[in-house]
Amino acid sequence: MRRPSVRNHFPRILCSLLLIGASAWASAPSAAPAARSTPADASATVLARVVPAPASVQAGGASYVIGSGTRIHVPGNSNEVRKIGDYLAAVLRPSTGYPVPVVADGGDRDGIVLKLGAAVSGAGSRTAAGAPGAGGGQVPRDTAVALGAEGYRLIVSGQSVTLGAEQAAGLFHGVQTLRQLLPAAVEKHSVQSGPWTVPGGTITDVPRYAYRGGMLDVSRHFFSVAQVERYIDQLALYKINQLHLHLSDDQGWRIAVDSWPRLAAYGGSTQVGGGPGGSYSKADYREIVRYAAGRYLTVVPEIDMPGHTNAALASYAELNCSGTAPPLYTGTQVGFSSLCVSKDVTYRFADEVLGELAALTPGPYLHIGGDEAHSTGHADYVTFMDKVQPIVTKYGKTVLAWHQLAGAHPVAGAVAQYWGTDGSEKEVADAAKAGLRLVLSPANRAYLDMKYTASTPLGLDWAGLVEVKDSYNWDPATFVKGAPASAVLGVEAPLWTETIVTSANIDYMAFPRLPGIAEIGWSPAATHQWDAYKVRLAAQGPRWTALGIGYYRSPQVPWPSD
Ligand code: IFG
Repeated sequence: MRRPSVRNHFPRILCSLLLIGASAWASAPSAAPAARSTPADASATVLARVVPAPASVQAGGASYVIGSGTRIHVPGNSNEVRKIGDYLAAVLRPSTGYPVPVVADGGDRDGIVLKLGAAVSGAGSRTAAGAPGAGGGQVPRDTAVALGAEGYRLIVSGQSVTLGAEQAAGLFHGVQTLRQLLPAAVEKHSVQSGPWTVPGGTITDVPRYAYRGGMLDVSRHFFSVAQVERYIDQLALYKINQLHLHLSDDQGWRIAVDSWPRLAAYGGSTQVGGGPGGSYSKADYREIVRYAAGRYLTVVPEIDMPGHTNAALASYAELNCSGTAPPLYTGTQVGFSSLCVSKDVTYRFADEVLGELAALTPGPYLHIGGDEAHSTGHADYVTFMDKVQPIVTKYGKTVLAWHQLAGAHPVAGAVAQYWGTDGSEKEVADAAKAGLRLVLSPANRAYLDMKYTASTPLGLDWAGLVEVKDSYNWDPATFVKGAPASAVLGVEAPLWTETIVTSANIDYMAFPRLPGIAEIGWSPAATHQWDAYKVRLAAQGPRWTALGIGYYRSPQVPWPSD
């Protein structure tokens, strides 16, 4: 499933959620039924099945039917909005068989209208001051919701589907919702029978957290650019906005570094099990960044240090305290490697690697790992982190690291990725109280490489068996005991690949748990309820089948017959 790229020019700002009284599941308005509408209950059912759950949904009014005359209007014709229109058209054309042209004419009263910079307000909307709509191109801000960097409003009537947002990312996320309001067959690449009905109503939506990530470990097993881009398409379906790439580990170094060429050439030449491995050239990495940005995901590159470094140590003898390079490693043990904290060359290595990676990475984060440094003494670990964090900030980036950083001295503005299982780590809570921000990835909830059940053919089970309900039933705001809810930046679903080799393996482990993590990151806490969610999740099954995603049919979910 490949869509044209869309570039993201807009800086990201944290959106503020100013919902006033809008409940997550407002009942259908009491307005008189429209002349031609899908039975209200059918509309309400379709509108109520979106994943992640929107902040506010109001069913009612006439449905819109996509037909041979439907056009996608991009008033103002900004390059970025046109590309989102092209992306939507590329979904609709193959399955409906309709031309669905993208046009920049002023006729934005019918068809599908993508409006940027005009938070399309519902009836009776007013500016924040309460005066009727602001003039002069101001964003007529509805008093109910500030849509911010990623929010959108979707209004469906008999004549049009109007999608409005303050920034392009919001339009893109709104397009993902619109896709889910159409039959699953819309995702197929051959002409299907309609009707292509979008239920009448209004959805106003903003994310709960700014950081909603998916991590792919491309070190244990290497995945091609095309395979990474396929995963990006899947992450984008659920409004995930960060792609964390675990680029280095004991088993493989996966990114070219001009100043240390053996890292990729030799350190990337194998993988778990002894296969050929592989690595990304700088051009490959730039392509991944471009493709991700076109789907409003920011790439977060990780160079794991000081542990998980056998591939680097095997590539350069000088990086080892002993001066001798170990052999390449193709097993699955952890904790046996360490950079040499006492050597100056270690910090030239870190500086040059992170400097080249920073230059390739438009996003704000560089992830420096820091987990399982079992062969690095605690004092040495603190020394290492004291020396390497300033390198990240020197290159204008924000430090992201696994939560063990909390045991060292996190620099101001640093973010720790929590991967524990019970939230009991006092040093993490204490650091959070002192300003360390958190991304929540509890291993027994968010690790997509955990087996579902004992009979799951792929994955590991060191954090326990994680069925779909386990993966959904938790709250990032309270998981780390004693950490202020305000410290939480968001959530991320890591997929470690010791046992994951193909895209089909990724599909099976990511689906159906990934959408649940995405919902935890996007939706209001008030919508978080397993018995309602499992019904919405079930409706995603036919969509995954239409998209060619081979998912685990958990017995916990009432899947429809595809
Ligand atoms: N822990 C290791 C990973 C990986 C994982 C597999 C972290 C932060 C177990 N570190 O998770 O490298 O081996 O589930």
